[in-house]
Amino acid sequence: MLGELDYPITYHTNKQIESEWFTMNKSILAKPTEQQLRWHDMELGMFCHFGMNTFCNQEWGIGNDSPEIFNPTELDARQWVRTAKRAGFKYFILTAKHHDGFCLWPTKTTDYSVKSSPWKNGQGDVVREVADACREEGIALGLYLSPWDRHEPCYADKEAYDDFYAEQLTELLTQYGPLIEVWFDGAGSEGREYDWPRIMGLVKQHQPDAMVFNMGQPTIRWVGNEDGVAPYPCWNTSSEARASMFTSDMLTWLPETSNWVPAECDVPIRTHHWFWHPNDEDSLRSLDNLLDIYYRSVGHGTVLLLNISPDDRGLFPDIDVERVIEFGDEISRRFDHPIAQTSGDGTELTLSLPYEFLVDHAIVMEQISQGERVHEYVLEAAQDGVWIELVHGTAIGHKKIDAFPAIRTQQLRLTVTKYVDLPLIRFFAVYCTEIDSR
Ligand code: FUL
Repeated sequence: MLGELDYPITYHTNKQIESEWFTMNKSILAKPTEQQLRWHDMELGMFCHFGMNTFCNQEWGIGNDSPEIFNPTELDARQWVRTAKRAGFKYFILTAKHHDGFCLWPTKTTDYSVKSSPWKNGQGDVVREVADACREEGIALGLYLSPWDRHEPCYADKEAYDDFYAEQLTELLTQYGPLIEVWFDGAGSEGREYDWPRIMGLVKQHQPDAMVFNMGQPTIRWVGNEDGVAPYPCWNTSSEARASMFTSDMLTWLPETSNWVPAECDVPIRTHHWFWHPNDEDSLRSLDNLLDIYYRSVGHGTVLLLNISPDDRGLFPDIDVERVIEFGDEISRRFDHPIAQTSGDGTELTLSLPYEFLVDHAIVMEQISQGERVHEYVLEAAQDGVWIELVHGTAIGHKKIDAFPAIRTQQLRLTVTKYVDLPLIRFFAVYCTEIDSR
């Protein structure tokens, strides 16, 4: 909401463009970094929860399950990453360590890891296999390292654990190539203080281009639910975010944190389950449900992080693979081929079609490198010489997807009615998702 912005807003209507006012406001409009822009453009990330829980039919181990049971006999990280790529996902985040403390890489910090398991006779490294697959497939890699650790005895001693966590993080930041994101989960850490200045120092030293999720000095924030959906509007600026599912407390961040902290929407493809569970196929989300999530995450200007879990063989189950590919294909079918598109600066943009078409969707994107400027807009279609209002929206930001009842038209008009600086529209396009649009 407007309250999320940290500076006083003066609105302009489309009749008042005053250069003096623009000069003044340009300096206070929050803007993304180059790294954030790259991340915004990815739009789809795949989350991958895998670990000890996969073998125990549980979501949260308490840290006492024996490494002996970690034995994914057919593990194939290429199958995971190729699935992500085939479905149109641009980055892949693996749970290197979940709350149970079991590490998927042969860390020097503890024996509670793959090296104590029978998998590859203790010589394996899941993080390495995922990193290699990502590099080969051209997918960006992100890592999740749970701050809450239910296995590690030194967790009770704040300073000792800060050292332990810093060492684990350093291993992950230095041994697996460039990272797109480091995912800090607030679950289980409600009220616990970690050494964020030190943690952030490590990220900046070793992975200065990585996005930082929700804690410390984040560059992206949690949307505040695990349904994969963003409210509308979901402004890119904020000074706080919800800490976890288990508290309504809001986290505040280190003082140097920028105001531009866009939201990431995480959600599991199997309702309520982040890890794989046997006989759980009924909880696989339908295509319609996934598309609804897409419209309310990417379509609200945020990034969607969809979780798929490998099973106890170490493979994504076939039905999950089929569903996510179906999802990616449907997004492509709907939006890869606009009927017409344009871009431009100013408060009014017209889109003329070569002849009359049936249209039922529009996509609008702002040039957010220059800040999020639009605060209200109207989309209209001309019919028999009359402008018919299709959509009345607020934020556009990185992307707004609007669906409306199909209408036959040859001309559309986007009018920005409230803005905080000259609107810069990077992309304005219309579509017909029905089979024949002519
Ligand atoms: C939550 C965790 O408790 C879940 O297990 C999962 O990792 C999810 C992404 O975040 O807070």
